[in-house]
Amino acid sequence: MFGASAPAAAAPGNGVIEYGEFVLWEHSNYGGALYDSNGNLANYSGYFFVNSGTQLNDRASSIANYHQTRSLRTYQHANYTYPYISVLPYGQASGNVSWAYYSLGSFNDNLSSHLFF
Ligand SMILES: [Ca+2]
Ligand SMILES: [Ca+2]
Repeated sequence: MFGASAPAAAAPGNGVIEYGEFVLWEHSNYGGALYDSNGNLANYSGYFFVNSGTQLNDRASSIANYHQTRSLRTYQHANYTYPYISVLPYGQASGNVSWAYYSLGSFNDNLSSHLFF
């Protein structure tokens, strides 16, 4: 796994993993290009992995939450529409729910929005 930088001024979409961010990777096992987001995103359409020509929508294959206190859900459809994957705060895991997923099963190349709680 990757470490995170101090949250001095977390900047989304800069390709640097910082605390407070939800990170999506193009490939499983946190591989390929990534997109780092520090807020809710209702529709991945129109976004691209950082320094990549690959669209973010329906392309993520692994994910991790670097927010230390907030959980989130990432959804198969835009506008926070079910089904979703539950993601715990940074470093936490409980049963099948974790802060990071190295592969996404049926959600692979299907995620389209995410919402922090
Ligand atoms: Ca960042
Ligand atoms: Ca992918």
